[in-house]
Amino acid sequence: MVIPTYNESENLEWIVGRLRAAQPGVDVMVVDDNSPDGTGDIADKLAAEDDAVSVVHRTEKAGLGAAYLNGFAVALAADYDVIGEMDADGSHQPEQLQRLIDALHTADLVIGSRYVPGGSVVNWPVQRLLLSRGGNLYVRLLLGINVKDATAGFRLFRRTTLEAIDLGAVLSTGYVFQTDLAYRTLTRGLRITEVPIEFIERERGDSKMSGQVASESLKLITRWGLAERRARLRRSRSTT
Ligand SMILES: Nc1nc2c(ncn2[C@@H]2O[C@H](COP(=O)(O)OP(=O)(O)OP(=O)(O)O)[C@@H](O)[C@H]2O)c(=O)[nH]1
Ligand SMILES: [Mg+2]
Repeated sequence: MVIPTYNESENLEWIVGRLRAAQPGVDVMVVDDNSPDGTGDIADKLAAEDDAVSVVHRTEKAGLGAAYLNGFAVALAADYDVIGEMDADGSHQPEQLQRLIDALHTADLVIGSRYVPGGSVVNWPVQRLLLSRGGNLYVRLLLGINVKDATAGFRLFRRTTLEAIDLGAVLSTGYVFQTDLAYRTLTRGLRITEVPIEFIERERGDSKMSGQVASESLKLITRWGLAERRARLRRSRSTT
């Protein structure tokens, strides 16, 4: 499991401990963007105490997507067959990871989903829920994909999926990275399964979600959606 961190000193030890307890067979890789609050030192301490924990230190805050691409590259080089994502802030519960593992037998990407039956969000103000649901609706309409929670960040990829989706061509560095990878997975003809999870709003530390993150998402989803429409139009013209 790759866990990106930026200023998660109040959460990291807690979440890694829970993950190691819930899934002793799963290795953990923290990807820290040189957090000023000392998260990187905490990660080093955890790695020194436990062989199943490793750390990738990056030089500066460069976005969630960039951190994941770095972590995936390291995990692929280390020959892992399954590579996952989860947040450090407790929103994704390690105790629910087994649901994702079970579903990967018949999928190429499993998404822990808030918006399929049985999924839920705990402690979000209504504006945040509307932003997330509205964003997902926009993604479904514009990209024409049938994923209820395409922006979610609790995931398992088969190695073969990451190899198929051309990570070198992924340009999104912010949170839209999640939607980008789901879209790429589907356009390669691979299978996505969503399993219900309970998503709990962080209790400690600050959110890195910002207006800039939201506007990058809106801009890129619109661009991809329009490109897809133009391509469809060209295909239908060339067959008539
Ligand atoms: N390495 C790295 N990690 C990041 C960056 N931005 C966010 N993260 C991490 O990505 C995960 C998700 O970020 P959050 O700030 O929790 O974003 P969010 O879950 O959308 O927002 P909240 O619901 O308000 O917590 C957390 O583990 C963050 O520490 C970044 O630029 N670099
Ligand atoms: Mg969060």
